[in-house]
Amino acid sequence: MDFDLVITNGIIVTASEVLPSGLQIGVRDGKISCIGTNLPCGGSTQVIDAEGAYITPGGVDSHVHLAQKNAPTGDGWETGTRSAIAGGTTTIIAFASQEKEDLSLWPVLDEYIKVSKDQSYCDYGYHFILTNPTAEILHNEVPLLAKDHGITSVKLYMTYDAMKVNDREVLDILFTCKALGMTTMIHAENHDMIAKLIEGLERNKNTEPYFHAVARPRIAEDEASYRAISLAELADAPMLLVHMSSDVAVQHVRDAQGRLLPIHAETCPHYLFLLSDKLKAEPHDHFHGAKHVCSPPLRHSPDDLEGLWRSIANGTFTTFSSDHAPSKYDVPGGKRLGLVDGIPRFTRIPNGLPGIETRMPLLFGQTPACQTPEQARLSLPRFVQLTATNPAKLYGLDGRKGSILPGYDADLVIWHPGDTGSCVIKQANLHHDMDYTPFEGMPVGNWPRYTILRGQVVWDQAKGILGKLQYGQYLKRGKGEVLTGRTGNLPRGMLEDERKYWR
Ligand code: DUC
Ligand code: ZN
Ligand code: ZN
Ligand code: ZN
Repeated sequence: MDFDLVITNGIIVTASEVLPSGLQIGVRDGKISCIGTNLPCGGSTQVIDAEGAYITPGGVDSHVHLAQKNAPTGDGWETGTRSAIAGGTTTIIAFASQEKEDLSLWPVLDEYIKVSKDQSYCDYGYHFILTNPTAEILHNEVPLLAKDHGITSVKLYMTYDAMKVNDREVLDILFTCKALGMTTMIHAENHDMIAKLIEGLERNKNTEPYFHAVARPRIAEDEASYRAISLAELADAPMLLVHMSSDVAVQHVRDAQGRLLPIHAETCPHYLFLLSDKLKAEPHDHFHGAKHVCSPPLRHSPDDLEGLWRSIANGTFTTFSSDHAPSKYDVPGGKRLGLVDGIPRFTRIPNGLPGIETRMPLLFGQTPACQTPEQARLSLPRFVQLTATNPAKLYGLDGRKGSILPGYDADLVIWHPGDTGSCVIKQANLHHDMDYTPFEGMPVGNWPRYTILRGQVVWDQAKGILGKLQYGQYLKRGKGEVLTGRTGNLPRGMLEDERKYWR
């Protein structure tokens, strides 16, 4: 039987190899059927000549916020996933979010499933944000989330009045997730430190967007990260610290990994490319800094960026996600969120930046595909690990997503051959429903020429979006893999004998 699609003349990159040129990918029924040479092409076979370009797995963006209630001017499913495929991402994992008063997860999940059904250009799954982990939810509902819905990861917040869980609740969730083979993601910032600083800033009328970065210093992320890791160590549970912004906190991850604890970490494009000067007023717009308010905040010094880039290269980070969590700068009706009677109030500015479409090109631009070997920040296989293979494995999609191997979905990005050099990020070219990009004017070395999802070309840079809105499928995920360290460690300072008394 003929292949449906054969891709020739590309250089395939996997999480471990840059394969020799000349290999072809044969696709049948949406799956990679084989990788070889001289693949037969029949009359019905579509042939794509990659013209010597790199071919990487379709991106898996495991941290995306779409249509969440707490972001009324945020991006929706249609526009957010359209933006994903235009930037080389073929799978996203978004969030369904419990609010404190929700005493059952089922109505919440129903609502999220309803808004995303038939509204996605890419394949997608959900994590669940837990803000009120009652015994009923932990004992009876979370197991069914995993079993019936394939939702095998939860996210917790250690900060924000409306979301935060206390240390005891973090532990309860970690023990539950450990028993179910689920992954716990955690937003680690010390809530009380931040609250104290905000109080002083407001008392002194320091409420411009820039003071958002002052209110959330590195020490708040550092302390909470260490505490989160300690709680995971006691529970002997895998954990991922999301959106890490500072090397000071990442050092705790590195230390934990050195002790073989299953502690994973994620960072995002904005923490690698942007600094807190972006939060300052501009001559033409005193509120301009609101476009760069995210939590944790952008950090102050180029040393912060360098530290994170080292952890990208040396394997400390497991995943590189967009944390696409945008809100519009200009709101219909002219009222900017965070401007109260014309006065900036940074505490009222929604936290989060757009970035689903620019994630892959920004990082690919730092590989040897676009940089000299001396200047490249990471290898091509490392790019593939961070953007596709690792998130797929960590979140229970291995066997289907994140790798270029027979049997996997034919989710592929074909880049332009050679270093295209002149590509610059412009809001006008993006496909999200946002009115700005924080990366305006930044050069990227390359852009996806084709994005392929289950064997269908869904993005062609020359023709635009070719995918169909209803093509995206819901992914029931399996149990995730521990990608760093292992479980089975004895918590620091505890004797083996002591554990039997309380477990
Ligand atoms: N946490 C996120 O995950 N995204 C945006 C803001 C936040 O606090
Ligand atoms: Zn967060
Ligand atoms: Zn510390
Ligand atoms: Zn987020």
